Amino acid sequence: MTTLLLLITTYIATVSAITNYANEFIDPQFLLNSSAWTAQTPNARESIPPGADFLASQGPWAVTNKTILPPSKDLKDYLSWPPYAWPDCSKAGNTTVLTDQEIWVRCIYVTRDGQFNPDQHLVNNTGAFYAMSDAIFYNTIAWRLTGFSNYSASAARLINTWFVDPATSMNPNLNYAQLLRGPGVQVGQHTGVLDLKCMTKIASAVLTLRLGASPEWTTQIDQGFTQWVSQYIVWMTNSTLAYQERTSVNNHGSFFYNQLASLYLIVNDTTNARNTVQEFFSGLYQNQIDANGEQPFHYRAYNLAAVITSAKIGQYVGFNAWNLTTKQGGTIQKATDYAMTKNASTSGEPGAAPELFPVVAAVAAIYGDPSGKYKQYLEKCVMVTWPVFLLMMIFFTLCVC
Ligand SMILES: *[C@@H]1O[C@H](CO)[C@@H](O)[C@H](O)[C@H]1NC(C)=O
Ligand SMILES: *[C@@H]1O[C@H](CO)[C@@H](O)[C@H](O)[C@H]1NC(C)=O
Ligand SMILES: *[C@@H]1O[C@H](CO)[C@@H](O)[C@H](O)[C@H]1NC(C)=O
Ligand SMILES: *[C@@H]1O[C@H](CO)[C@@H](O)[C@H](O)[C@H]1NC(C)=O
Ligand SMILES: *[C@@H]1O[C@H](CO)[C@@H](O)[C@H](O)[C@H]1NC(C)=O
Ligand SMILES: *[C@@H]1O[C@H](CO)[C@@H](O)[C@H](O)[C@H]1NC(C)=O
Ligand SMILES: *[C@@H]1O[C@H](CO)[C@@H](O)[C@H](O)[C@H]1NC(C)=O
Ligand SMILES: *[C@@H]1O[C@H](CO)[C@@H](O)[C@H](O)[C@H]1NC(C)=O
Ligand SMILES: CC(=O)N[C@H]1CO[C@H](CO)[C@@H](O)[C@@H]1O
Repeated sequence: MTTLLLLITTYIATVSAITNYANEFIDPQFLLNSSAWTAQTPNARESIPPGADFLASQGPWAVTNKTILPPSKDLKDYLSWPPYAWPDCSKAGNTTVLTDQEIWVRCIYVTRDGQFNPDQHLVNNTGAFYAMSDAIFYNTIAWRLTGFSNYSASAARLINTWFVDPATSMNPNLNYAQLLRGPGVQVGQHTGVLDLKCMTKIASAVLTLRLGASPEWTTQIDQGFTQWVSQYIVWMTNSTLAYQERTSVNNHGSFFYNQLASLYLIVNDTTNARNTVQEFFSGLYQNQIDANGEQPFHYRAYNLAAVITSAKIGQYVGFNAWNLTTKQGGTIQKATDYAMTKNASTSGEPGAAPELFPVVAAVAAIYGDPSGKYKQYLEKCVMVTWPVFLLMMIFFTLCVC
């Protein structure tokens, strides 16, 4: 990996929130190699351990932390509701007397784009999974940075609670993800497979804990988690919902492939991990970037996060996707350069520019930055008003604002 040092002054602010970074995969050998990155990333070294502490203090998370039963009546089934779905009860009788449970099965649910239905907090398996995967990822890196075994213990405990402990472990399926409520419906949608896209972060962490021989990553947890992943791979490769997601031409398909590839990495099936990445780049990817770098959807940065994570996994398993061109001659770099020209205020994509920072950092690392344009773009990173200031930055592999 090209190392190209950018010096940007960062604030280390009180750690009070952390931005969920859409997708990430970091080669465990890179994380375990001090000379490869730690000397060049003082900000990351200072900010990751407190970030990891903050995240760890929020857990542990479990799929059973919800008050609503899925249609299977099994709390261990993952459940999520589409965030913008609202009940239209005009044909469901006198709504002032309907209970919540009656509303969920009698009223028709309609999408009000961008309007978040606050009843999400009743079934926050999605938010829990995001927070948990960040906590696992950063606690593993904090272990690597500090050598303190409480961080690796924390990562191991979080995985144990969500996936292994028989009292709380999630059933290895997403049959009720993004469940549609309403009369006679109550089924999951394929779009719900995206809920577990951050499996790529968990894969990075688990490979690092294994390779770094963390004593807290016990044989029992390793075997339990590997078994869980093997079962989930069967769901991911056999269920109708997973098949629909795999064949979605947009970001859903992109994220499906790197989730599946990271599952194969966890079960040490490098051949299938490589085949999965290759299938993406020779399939869906071919129609995702045109000669100018434009993509056929407005969430450019989000899709690029998936494509870049797949390319990073590819690099790890010996498949170089960085220079692959699409049918129309697009590349990852062209798509990034194009997205950088878009005005975040007018693209209809709130926060588009900050979402692009990690993408730009990854692209600069891979392709180099002779003109300094990526550095210039990333300098905006520290000026963005996020809930907190810049928390951490490992340039070119990890950039969290
Ligand atoms: C660690 O990183 C350094 C600097 O990039 C590199 O020269 C060395 O080969 C790496 N070591 C391993 C074991 O990958
Ligand atoms: C780990 O231990 C260090 C040193 O005692 C402490 O500063 C840190 O808050 C602990 N973090 C976690 C996640 O337990
Ligand atoms: C979620 O479940 C875990 C495991 O049972 C438990 O330790 C944790 O306290 C729960 N969290 C909340 C917020 O209820
Ligand atoms: C709906 O139920 C409320 C509460 O029982 C009642 O006051 C109201 O009259 C009912 N409205 C209709 C249209 O039946
Ligand atoms: C869901 O959980 C996440 C992580 O703990 C939290 O940040 C978020 O506010 C929660 N969302 C809702 C709607 O409760
Ligand atoms: C992973 O598989 C390779 C062979 O493909 C094997 O040499 C290695 O020992 C395996 N590692 C683990 C942790 O099972
Ligand atoms: C991409 O292709 C160029 C030109 O052949 C080459 O110099 C560069 O190393 C390649 N980049 C990667 C990441 O493979
Ligand atoms: C981006 O668009 C906003 C809203 O139209 C406008 O106010 C702003 O000047 C534009 N910024 C740039 C850099 O073009
Ligand atoms: C019936 C069916 O599609 N079976 C497939 C389930 O997934 C495995 C891979 O995990 C395939 O080998 C089977 O063919």
